[in-house]
Amino acid sequence: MLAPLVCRQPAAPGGPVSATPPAPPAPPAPARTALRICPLCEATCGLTLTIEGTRVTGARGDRDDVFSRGFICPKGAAFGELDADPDRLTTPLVRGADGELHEAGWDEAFDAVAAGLRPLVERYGPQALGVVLGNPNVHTMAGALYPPVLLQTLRTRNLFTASTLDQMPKHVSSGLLFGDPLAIAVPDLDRTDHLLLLGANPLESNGSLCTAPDFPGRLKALRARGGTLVVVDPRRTRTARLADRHLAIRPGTDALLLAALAHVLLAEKLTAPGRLEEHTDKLAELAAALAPFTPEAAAGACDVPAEEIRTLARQLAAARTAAVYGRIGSCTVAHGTLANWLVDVLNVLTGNLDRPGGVLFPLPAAGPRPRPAGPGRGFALGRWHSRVSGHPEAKSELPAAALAEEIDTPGEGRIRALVAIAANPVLSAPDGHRLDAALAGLDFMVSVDPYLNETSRHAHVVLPPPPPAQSAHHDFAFNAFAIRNQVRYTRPAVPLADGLMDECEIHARLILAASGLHGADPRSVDDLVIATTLGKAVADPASPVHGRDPHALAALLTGENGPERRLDLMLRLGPYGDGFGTDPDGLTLDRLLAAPHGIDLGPLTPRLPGILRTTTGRIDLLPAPIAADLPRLRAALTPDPAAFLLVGRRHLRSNNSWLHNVPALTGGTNRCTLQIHPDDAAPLGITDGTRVRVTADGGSVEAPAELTDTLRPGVVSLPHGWGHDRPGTRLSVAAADPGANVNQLLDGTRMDPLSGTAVLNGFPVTLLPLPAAAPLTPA
Ligand SMILES: Nc1nc2c(c(=O)[nH]1)N[C@H]1C(S)=C(S)[C@@H](COP(=O)(O)OP(=O)(O)OC[C@H]3O[C@@H](n4cnc5c(=O)[nH]c(N)nc54)[C@H](O)[C@@H]3O)O[C@H]1N2
Ligand SMILES: Nc1nc2c(c(=O)[nH]1)N[C@H]1C(S)=C(S)[C@@H](COP(=O)(O)OP(=O)(O)OC[C@H]3O[C@@H](n4cnc5c(=O)[nH]c(N)nc54)[C@H](O)[C@@H]3O)O[C@H]1N2
Ligand code: SF4
Ligand SMILES: [Mo]
Repeated sequence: MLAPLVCRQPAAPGGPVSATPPAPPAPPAPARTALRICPLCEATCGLTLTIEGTRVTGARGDRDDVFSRGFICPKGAAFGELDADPDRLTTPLVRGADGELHEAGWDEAFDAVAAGLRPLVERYGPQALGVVLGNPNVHTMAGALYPPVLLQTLRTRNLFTASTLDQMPKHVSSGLLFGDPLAIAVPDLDRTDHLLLLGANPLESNGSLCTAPDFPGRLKALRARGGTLVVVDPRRTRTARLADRHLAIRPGTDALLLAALAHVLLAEKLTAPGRLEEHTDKLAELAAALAPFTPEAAAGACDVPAEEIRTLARQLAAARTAAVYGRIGSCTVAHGTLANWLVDVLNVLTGNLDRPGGVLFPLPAAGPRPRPAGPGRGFALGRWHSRVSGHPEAKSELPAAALAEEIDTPGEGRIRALVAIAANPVLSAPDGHRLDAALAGLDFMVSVDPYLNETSRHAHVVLPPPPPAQSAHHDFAFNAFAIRNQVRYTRPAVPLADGLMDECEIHARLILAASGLHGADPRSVDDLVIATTLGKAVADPASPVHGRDPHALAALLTGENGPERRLDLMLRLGPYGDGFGTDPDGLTLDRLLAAPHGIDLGPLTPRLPGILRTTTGRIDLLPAPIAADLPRLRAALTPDPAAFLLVGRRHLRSNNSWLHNVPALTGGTNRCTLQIHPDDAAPLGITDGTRVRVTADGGSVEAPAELTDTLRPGVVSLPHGWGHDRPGTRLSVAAADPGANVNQLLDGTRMDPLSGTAVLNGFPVTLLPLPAAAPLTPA
């Protein structure tokens, strides 16, 4: 167990504590404002921060932001409090000979990383090193720019990310259908006439794989313009309450519902793929494969009447334009890949893929230029397998649910050292107890994390990034999923505090320390990437810089530092870029800096067939791995009259595992309760507040009951990201109301086999009400 950290004086803002007598208090610095794109969810709202001295004292929506137009939610409004959280680490921590973590300088910390990692890699080879990348990597520039370089240098196949607790089924489905796992079509929210939304609750989450500031307002606008919103969710969520129709489906059965919808379209000749037909293979084979999934066959398992399924399909077909969109509730389930495949099958069959009002592929400014149509390299699954359970890789990743066994199972190839960046898998992945113990047994672990939490407490070195106000921001990830093409960049709103290091530099130094180049200039990492990218570009006949001198091009890049030069490079080579002078009106970093509220690049436009990278250059409507998984779906037609099924939920003022430490965002309805329908609670003698022991294959947790008729009977709900009751963390607010870790109910074996995504929704649990006096067992 870790001893608490040595207490210390908080660093004085702006500089180290001086030994001379304190000067008379300076007059308060006049307040100023600065812009910052919010990194707290996928909506990427523009914020206007109020800054006094170096402190953020307020945050409001930036009304001039080209995309978010002033929208803000309570999390964004709490930006200042989050930024100033006194529990944030302000120096690196290094584990000393006494086994405890001590504050250290940066040089000492990176020395310790090099000394910890290199001998293990040299002795046991690259596979002895595991890399875990958590969700906030998609919300930082560092997380976009450096992990690919880290992985390339390390050459380990032991990569685990939050994607296999989230959207990997979508990547796999897109990879198989379109040949590119990143080709994800997003619903054209502002223009569609009909939105069929499954397993998503944007009124709490603000949307996912569909970046849309003010998602709630856009749904209301859809209704107001006469459009139709259908929500499929076992809970009557705030989103469902906005809908024209809400289907309280049995958890885990969306793939059956979607297959039945496709079946109706095919059987009743309601398909109208239009121009997609010439780009699509295997339409006829699809009909045969879906033949068993009649509405009558699916109705029982889904608990949705067959007639309702038919009506839904007919309405979808009849809509002038329509978009089918599925998220977490369609991904983290047993048939996640099939459900996501069927989402796009429906979009193809109705002709809505790649058309305005349907679902469209964004064209982000810092992404690659569109390529001419033609065959691509295709997408393969299972190019290697995990060591212990033989799980196939998907998109070069192994299932996060298999991380613990890859560490704690002896044998050659065992993971002995871990690099964890912005990841808290002890809470976010199945079976935290096992992972907790596995991490404690590692030879070496380094965490890049601002908090000492359930996962980072095991690290030998913790490298803390600065608070968000001190970091620059551009959304490399989310612009690729945004419902409008636009580009924004914000420089740090306040200068980097003394003693802190920019997260980009942390990543660059980490790469050098892990790859045997410890001590080299961190700028060399950016220079290398720039040289490599330009080297490829000048050799590519399709590039606007084909044939030019890469050194001369590199000298043209602007920007104050490596990450800015890399952003400039990507923008200039990107679809709207100046091509280093080829298009003098094109985008550059300088042009972007001159537009502090961003540049609107217009609505999404059709991108087929150029976006297709399958080996045929066409959409493969029935890819072989999908066809091979259909018998498993067929078996699910026979409903399992299981006990209770558990589903998750999100709260607007929470964010996965790490926002429970901000007082403004805690309390009220944001609690870790077991929601249960009153009709289910009554026979068990459960009333509001009754403590209930919930048990499933991975173990038991306890939580107070909250009776609500928003759940369909037979379904209970616990949120994730709770369970802040482990010793050795520094999360004083979160620890006061720790909640229970729902993922302790899972042992990691329930998985969508094609994508390796953990089943986090729709698994069976049993419930036991506890007498009022029974002591709570720690979760
Ligand atoms: N049961 C259940 N489990 C789930 C889910 C569910 O719906 N149900 N959802 C899953 C999903 S969708 C996801 S994405 C995962 C998320 O789970 P994780 O990937 O573990 O991500 P988070 O919990 O968001 O945060 C991880 C860490 O990032 C750190 N962090 C915050 N900001 C920064 C930063 O700027 N830089 C760095 N380096 N670190 C930072 C935080 O302190 C925290 O320790 O959880 C999954 N787990
Ligand atoms: N406030 C807040 N915002 C967040 C996050 C957060 O933790 N808090 N996390 C961020 C992250 S990492 C992500 S990935 C996104 C996720 O964004 P969303 O996908 O919108 O996530 P949820 O709000 O969890 O909504 C999932 C819904 O699926 C339902 N569901 C569960 N099982 C099933 C099922 O079998 N079928 C169907 N049809 N529905 C089912 C649940 O009841 C729930 O309402 O949110 C992001 N935004
Ligand atoms: S909706 Fe998301 S991006 Fe916008 S303010 Fe809230 S947390 Fe930030
Ligand atoms: Mo996520």
